[in-house]
Amino acid sequence: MILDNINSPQDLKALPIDKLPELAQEIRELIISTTAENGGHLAPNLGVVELTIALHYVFDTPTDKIIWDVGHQSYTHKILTGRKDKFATIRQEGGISGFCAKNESEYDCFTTGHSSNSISLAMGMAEARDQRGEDNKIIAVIGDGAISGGMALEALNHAGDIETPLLVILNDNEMSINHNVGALNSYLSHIRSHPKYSKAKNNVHHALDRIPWLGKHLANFISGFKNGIKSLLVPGMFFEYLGFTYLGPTDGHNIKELIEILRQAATIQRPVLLHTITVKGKGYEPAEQHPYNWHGVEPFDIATGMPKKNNLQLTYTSAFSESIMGLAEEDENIIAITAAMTDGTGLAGFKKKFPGRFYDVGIAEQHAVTFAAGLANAGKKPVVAIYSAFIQRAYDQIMEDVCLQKLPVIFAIDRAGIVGNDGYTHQGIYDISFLRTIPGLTIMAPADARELRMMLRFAVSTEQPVAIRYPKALDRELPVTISEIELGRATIIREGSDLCFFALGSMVSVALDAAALLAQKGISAQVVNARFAAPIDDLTLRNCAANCHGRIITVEENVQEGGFGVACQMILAHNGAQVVVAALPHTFIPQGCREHQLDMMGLSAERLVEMACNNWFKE
Ligand SMILES: Cc1ncc(C[n+]2csc(CCOP(=O)(O)OP(=O)(O)O)c2C)c(N)n1
Repeated sequence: MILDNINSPQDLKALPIDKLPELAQEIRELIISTTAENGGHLAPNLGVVELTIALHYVFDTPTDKIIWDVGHQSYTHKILTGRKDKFATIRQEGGISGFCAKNESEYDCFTTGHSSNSISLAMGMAEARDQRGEDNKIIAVIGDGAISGGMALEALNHAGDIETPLLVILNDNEMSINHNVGALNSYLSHIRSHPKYSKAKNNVHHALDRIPWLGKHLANFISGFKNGIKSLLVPGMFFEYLGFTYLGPTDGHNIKELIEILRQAATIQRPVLLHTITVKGKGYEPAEQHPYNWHGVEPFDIATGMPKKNNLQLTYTSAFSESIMGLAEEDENIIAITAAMTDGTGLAGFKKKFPGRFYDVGIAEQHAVTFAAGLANAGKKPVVAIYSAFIQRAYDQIMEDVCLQKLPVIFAIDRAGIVGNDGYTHQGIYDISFLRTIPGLTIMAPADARELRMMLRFAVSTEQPVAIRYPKALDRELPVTISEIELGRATIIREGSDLCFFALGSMVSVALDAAALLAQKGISAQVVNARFAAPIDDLTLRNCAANCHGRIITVEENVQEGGFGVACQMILAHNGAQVVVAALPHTFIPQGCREHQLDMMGLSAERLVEMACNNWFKE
């Protein structure tokens, strides 16, 4: 195998170009077999094998910098930059990350995971290089989904102004996670459908440039006319108007052609945009056929393409999915909005059933929230479904455009809590803390699927902004009947008198298990399902403290800093109660197995029992 002898980009550069397609095939096989074991972003990675080989062949990394937007497509880059032997550990606890990670390799020049920031980063790094008087190359690789994100467009707008050498590679596979949306996407498909235009480009430029200049007014007129014709005939004029030299479109699976065009791009002393066309899922038939289903996958059987584990387990996402469709049936003002995550947030059914009331705005969380604000301002009831980690982008819009205006927008915040294999950048563990700072925002967390349904119904009935946060995994149905939701009211689900677990959302069932274990030791623990992280039910909290000798343990799947438990501590500050906060540490948390990580960080029934005993019931 050629790959056996490739442990660094230097080894790669020693190969003749005609050996590179064979190497690409070997890398593809390694990516498929490893992803089949560990899960991961299969289709995006299969699409960039040749592009990655060509980049490391032409450029001199790590002196030259490659910034992979999102970083979910960086598997070949990892394999070529000294991590081949650790590749089997990708996305596992203690293993290498499924995204780029600065702490993992000098070849990962940035820790990535959130989309559309690569051009801004590349520009900053290019300017710093210029100021130091160096001349290394800076390259951003960005997908056609990510380039539609607001930050990427802001950076493109700025790049033309700074004129510094910088290479942006647009990896165009005609797809984000789902279908791409928007006018920029239509523009790119226009270029894609006329690949011959790239050859025509130079001819058109030359022919138009030969038109003579005749006087100022006529010259201006002709110049406008020339540009008008160019924009009709020349691909990539949009990027040229923004100040980039546009190269392409080029076949992103032809290594020889890629190497030639990258060498050409490297000589241009200004911002260049190279447009490559790739096939998402290239080389694995099921992924090529259904790239959406193969964007991010659980472990699967290579021969059949079937998941190794049965994925039929009920999730909060599926409970949300059913529930929002039921509510939309009853109320025609309900509108659903996603930012490029139709399937992930459970809105595929809604899209099918109510196509006129569904919007996928692309990777544009900020726009999604303010778009919802506009709809709500005009009498609609928008539900914005976004993952906890990605709604971080839209903090200002939630504050200014929704809450300050007191608009009835509902935020369905999925993947709130520890996310498992995606690690640092995808943890949904900060939302309670940052959302609690916003005046007038009600924040709820359901303890099971029935409660999520009731919370959604309650949210639709209020005329206020409401956030409902929940993880993907659904533990089990609580063994209690669920009472009606009342604003800011908790509910006691187990009586007890020695201490009280005041628990939120996903942690309610964990607290119930802890209470059962404590009962075996003769300790009587009360369990409260807090339901609201804002406003917190201070009356019930005070009563529980009074009835349980002031012994309260708050439990939440969020960081401690600024979270639910700290707010409870403040409520009881002058009450003489002892409030112990069980929450996640205030840090960035790497990938791992969710159950194991929760246990390590004190959020399992056994650890809660230890906490209670260590504080109050030492034998
Ligand atoms: C801010 C943000 N929103 C959403 C996501 C989830 N996400 C990861 S990859 C991706 C699609 C990217 O599409 P594209 O840029 O075309 O790359 P491809 O996967 O097609 O190679 C999305 C929406 C994210 N990582 N960051």
